[in-house]
Amino acid sequence: MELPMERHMQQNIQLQKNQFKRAIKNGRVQLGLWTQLGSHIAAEILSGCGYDFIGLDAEHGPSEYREIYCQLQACAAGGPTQPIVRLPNQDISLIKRYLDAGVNTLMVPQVDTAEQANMLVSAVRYPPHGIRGYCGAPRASNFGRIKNYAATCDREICLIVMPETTTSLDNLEEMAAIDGIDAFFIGPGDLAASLGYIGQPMHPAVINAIEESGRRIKAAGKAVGILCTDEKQTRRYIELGFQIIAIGSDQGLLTNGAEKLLAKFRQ
Ligand code: 3PY
Ligand code: MG
Repeated sequence: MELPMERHMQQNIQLQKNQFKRAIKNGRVQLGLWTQLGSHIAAEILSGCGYDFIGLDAEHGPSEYREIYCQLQACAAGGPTQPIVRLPNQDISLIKRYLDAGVNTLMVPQVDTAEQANMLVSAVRYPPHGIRGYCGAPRASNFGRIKNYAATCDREICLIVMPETTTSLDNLEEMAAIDGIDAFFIGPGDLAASLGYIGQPMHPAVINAIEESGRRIKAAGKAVGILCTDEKQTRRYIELGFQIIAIGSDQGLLTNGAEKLLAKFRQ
């Protein structure tokens, strides 16, 4: 007699489709929330709020690899929101580990050149198309239960690079021409610094540079996104065709919410 467990083990679990990747390819706007608290509990709560994506930040904030892993588990339990992991850097061994952990949408900071962008594309693909190291049964393959994971995962991986310097703006078209780069997410803070306006992401010169870059990225056929907490400017970015917008952060909501609540009684 077949036991329920054996029946389960025989199931052929399919690789989940990356709906976020499809949405941006089809021109849809994706609204997200940035998270920097490094909290798997916050990630679980926020995954159920209806955002299209939440950004799990391993560049800034306290999250290390294991904490991001826990946040991914929390997201899977919390709701259909797509987790996007921003890596701390362009380390290919780390990219491999995040992919193994089940990240299918990766954001890489400070990408300046086509050479770097090509290296990242190679890092997310298994040989013969790239250099991703092979692991037999990672979480990404549901611990080996998704039988065709290695053969099919490429099409569900979404790679987002961050232009954040004047050098990256010089190279936008060259980077956008690379097959395997799905989108560009402009970092307004770092770009402002690179343009000579540190701490002023809303400076008109910075906004001009961002809007112009957005136009160029779109003209080159790739999706563009940004983090912006100013409502008016966010609406303008959407009008201009920006598709991936982080409209706030867990830290910001907590600070503002807590301060506003207290202010009601302490005036
Ligand atoms: C920046 O503003 O530089 C960021 O990386 C945030 O997205
Ligand atoms: Mg940045």
